[in-house]
Amino acid sequence: MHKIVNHFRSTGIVLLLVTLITAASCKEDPKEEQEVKKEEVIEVLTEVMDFQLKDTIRSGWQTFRYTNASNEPHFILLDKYPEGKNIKDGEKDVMPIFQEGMELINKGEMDKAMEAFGKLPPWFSEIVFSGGVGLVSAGKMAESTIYMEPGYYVLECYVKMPNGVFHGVMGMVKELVVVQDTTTHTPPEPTVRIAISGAEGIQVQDSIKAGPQVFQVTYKDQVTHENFVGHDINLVRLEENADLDQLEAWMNWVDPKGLISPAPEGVVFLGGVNDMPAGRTGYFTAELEPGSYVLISEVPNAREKNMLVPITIP
Ligand SMILES: [Cu+2]
Repeated sequence: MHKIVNHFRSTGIVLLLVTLITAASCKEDPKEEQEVKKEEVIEVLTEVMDFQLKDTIRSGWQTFRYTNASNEPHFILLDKYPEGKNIKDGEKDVMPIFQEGMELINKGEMDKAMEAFGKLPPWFSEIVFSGGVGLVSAGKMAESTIYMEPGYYVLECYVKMPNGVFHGVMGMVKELVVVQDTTTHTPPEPTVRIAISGAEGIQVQDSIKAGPQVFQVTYKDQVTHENFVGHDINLVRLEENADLDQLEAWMNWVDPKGLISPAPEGVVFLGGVNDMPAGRTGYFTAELEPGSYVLISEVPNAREKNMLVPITIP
């Protein structure tokens, strides 16, 4: 009897050793490493008016890889909610008010619209807009790296459908819990540094060349613009038929023709860093080909604020 037990014991130990050795050798397997790397990126997918991603992530630097597999342009804005509020409160107390206000604006009833926005709950002003991925055209992918403070977030997109309904109302809102446990990720090494502020607009601090680029976006300040949102950075490729006046006007959601599908012709949105508080820095990547581009904020009168900056890649 003892012998059998001992046999099982030694077999058990051997099995344990084999498992440990296999586990150790797996760690050196490049495939395994790739798997780990893949896990370190937060994949976000839109198919039809949705955000598909995991519910919980770690705090610290996180890279969001956003695949827009739909037929509309979208962005990801990360709204950090105040303590005790969640997505249900947003759906009940915030989104209907924006939709009501928008419908009044569309009818030309600006005063009534302002009255409607006045019904926003006090906690709305406590939401911290914490970055995210800038506008991404249909069929494109974009990556942004953001420092995530622990807390409760709602991802949202407020581009409008052709009938004026916000994507958020159609389902483009998703809760995301960021836990205390933090990543060990470090921010990427930038190739192009950009500063943005209400006072000076967009300042590109390095020359931009063709090829893969890592943009670093530093928010020197943050202000609320005429359309009630802060400034952000979006990278846009211009085709020959692109009209900059049209693009500038389109980047204002308060305009009945702004931030609505279809996007202006000849512009391809390649991501960016959504608005975040003063002092913060975010990153985004893009593969640049020779041609014309602009960096633009999603605010009214971007040009006169120096928030529409043309870039030519030789
Ligand atoms: Cu959208």
